[in-house]
Amino acid sequence: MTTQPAGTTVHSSQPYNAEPPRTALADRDLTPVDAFYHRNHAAERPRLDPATWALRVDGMVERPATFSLDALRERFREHSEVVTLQCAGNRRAGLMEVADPPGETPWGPGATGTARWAGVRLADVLREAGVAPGATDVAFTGADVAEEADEPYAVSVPLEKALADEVLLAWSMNDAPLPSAHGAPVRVVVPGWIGARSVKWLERVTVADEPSRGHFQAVAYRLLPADDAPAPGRGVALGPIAVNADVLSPADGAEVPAGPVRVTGDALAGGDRTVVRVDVSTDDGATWHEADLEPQASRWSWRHWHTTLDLPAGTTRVVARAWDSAAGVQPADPAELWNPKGYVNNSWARVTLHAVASGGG
Ligand SMILES: Nc1nc2c(c(=O)[nH]1)N[C@H]1C(S)=C(S)[C@@H](COP(=O)(O)O)O[C@H]1N2
Ligand SMILES: [Mo]
Repeated sequence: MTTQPAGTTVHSSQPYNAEPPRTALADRDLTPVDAFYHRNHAAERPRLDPATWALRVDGMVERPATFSLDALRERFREHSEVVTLQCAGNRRAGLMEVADPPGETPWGPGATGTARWAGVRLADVLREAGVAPGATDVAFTGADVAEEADEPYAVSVPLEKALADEVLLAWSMNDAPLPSAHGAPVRVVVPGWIGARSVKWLERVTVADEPSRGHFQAVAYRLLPADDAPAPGRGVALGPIAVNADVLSPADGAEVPAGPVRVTGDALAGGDRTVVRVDVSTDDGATWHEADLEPQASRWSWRHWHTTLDLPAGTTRVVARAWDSAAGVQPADPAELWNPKGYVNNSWARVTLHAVASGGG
């Protein structure tokens, strides 16, 4: 298949779900395609022929239309954006330490990655079709059928987001043709929103006056109170990502020389917010010091940060938390975030480093 980095975790092979180790994400604006996480719901990956593929635009539009790949390329201008995708289940493993949400993938912190995506603006395609009055939502349907849903993967976003400049129908990832595993020939990219809305193997865009009734909109990817259970329409549909961060280097559990150690990580604000501050603590949050933020590759991408910690010999737990431009800050404790489907673990990032005194033995 691909040459994934050493330390990649394959959670399941059918459906294929895999995440890279933290170090593969560290200190790079763009995640190499081979290190990009895979999140699938269907056992079989659709293999669509770009020569015969067509996108249907229907529902509440004045001019329902079908576009071949060539027609999309010819009719609309190409745009690109650097965008971080992040699964709502990213860091679920931390919630599973509290209690097990049964049947869910135990994602570590690697269900996120950043790529340069290029394609056409969804807004341009919708304007060509003419959105009818009264429309409120835009649904995306993929070609894959998951066992748990018994229907093609389908979710929606509010019309307002669908019409935003940053939402793309992408055919390219990191300046190469979009790989089949990531949704070729065309996938949706919804910057700032949970990865689940960025539908792969896109076949249909449907304008409607209600959110999608698809399983992955109506039942899954919803936040439920701890004492509730998933059912159609229960809980709150997840949309914009909540502020989150991780320590990416040195690796969790690494041995490092005692003394000054450069520690780096990523942070993502979500929605149209930005990361404005990251704090690091070596005493479990009793005291914090502010890390330095790297420039952001785009307003839709994560923000890397770095700091230097003076580590005494022995074991230190390094804790990090990010703040966003709406003054949102990550909460300390995964226990208060626990929810039946195991989404949105944005509790403080924690890694353990073992510092070894050098010289003199
Ligand atoms: N058609 C389709 N689109 C999909 C999915 C899927 O299973 N089928 N998974 C979604 C989820 S939950 C995430 S997090 C992202 C993952 O994208 P990637 O596999 O390219 O990283 O795709 C989204 N789009
Ligand atoms: Mo996801």
